[in-house]
Amino acid sequence: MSTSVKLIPGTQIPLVGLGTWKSPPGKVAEAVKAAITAGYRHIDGALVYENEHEVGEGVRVMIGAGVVKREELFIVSKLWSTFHQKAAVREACEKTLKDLELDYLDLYLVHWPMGFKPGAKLLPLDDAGDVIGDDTHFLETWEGMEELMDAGLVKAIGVSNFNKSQIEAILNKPGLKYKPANNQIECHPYLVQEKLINYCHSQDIAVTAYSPLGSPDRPWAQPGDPTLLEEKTIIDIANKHKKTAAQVLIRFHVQRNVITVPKSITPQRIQENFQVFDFELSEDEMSAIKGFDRGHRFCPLHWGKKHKDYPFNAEF
Ligand code: NAP
Ligand code: SBI
Repeated sequence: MSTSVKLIPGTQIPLVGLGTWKSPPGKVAEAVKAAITAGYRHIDGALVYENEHEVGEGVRVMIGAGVVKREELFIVSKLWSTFHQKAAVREACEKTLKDLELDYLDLYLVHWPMGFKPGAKLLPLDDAGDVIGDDTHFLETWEGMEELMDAGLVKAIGVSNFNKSQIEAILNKPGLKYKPANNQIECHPYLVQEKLINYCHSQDIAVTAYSPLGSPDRPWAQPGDPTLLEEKTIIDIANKHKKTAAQVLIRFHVQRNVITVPKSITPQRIQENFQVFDFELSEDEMSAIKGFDRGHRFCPLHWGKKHKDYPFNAEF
């Protein structure tokens, strides 16, 4: 089976990439090197992860050693919400490119539909603990993204955490120059996202699943929260295929033509998470995995709930 899917005409995106949120600066360069050695060609990053310089270091070392060429890699980053004003979009993208020491990104995403108050604080909160929003609408932000395409800084642009009506707003924007190529959304067996995936695919928008393993290292994890990697049904399916629960959770997306970006800083897990192209889940197994769907989000962004563009109040 193919290990990549179409993004925009003439461009493929690898189905499995390396996630880098929470990967400490002191570890992430080694993780990137381990990933490239294991066969990954897609790295998922963002300005807000505050580790892009070290992600870039890992990439640079592997290119310098002749293991890969830049054009064989697919490097993704995301525009943080404090940079939603049209004039700030280029500044944010240039910071990411400078940190990565690259001259273009393969894909740049609007990280959230919500704009935040611009400034040094990446997460400006009020006294009640709610995020301080910005009046900028994401349609203005999108025009800034389109300018990056025209300037040659990015090869493709897309969105993340956008619901159906927010995507429609972009698709229906008067004068739209480039459609979003990708929507990166939370997706796993507790949040199967059938309707949003079908909608995106119907519009030729590729979908990337984040937190595919249930984000066990998310900073707000609480004892008693559901744990995907410990679900007996997932482990039973894994044992049947002589695979691990993580490999089943990743393969689940691959078989839906959904890209996914499991994060790890552990070399053995990085290798394991890429070994998902040599087995196939049956239709019954795919249905059993979909049976876990319960609308559960590991990244609900409680502090964003009052924002005018909070995406998770809609059905999908
Ligand atoms: P995740 O990939 O679901 O889970 C990462 C956790 O799983 C880490 O604790 C990792 O540990 C552990 N792990 C990795 N492989 C494993 C394996 N084979 N067996 C057991 N445990 C394993 O979580 P995530 O970081 O939330 O999501 C993945 C990526 O999606 C992020 O890193 C980021 O790039 C992206 N993301 C994007 C958004 C967005 O808003 N667009 C939001 C969330 C995430 P070790 O690292 O210690 O090995
Ligand atoms: C951060 F760097 C800080 C908070 C935070 O919360 C939501 C999830 C998220 C995000 O927006 N993108 C991620 O990969 N994780 C995040 C990142």
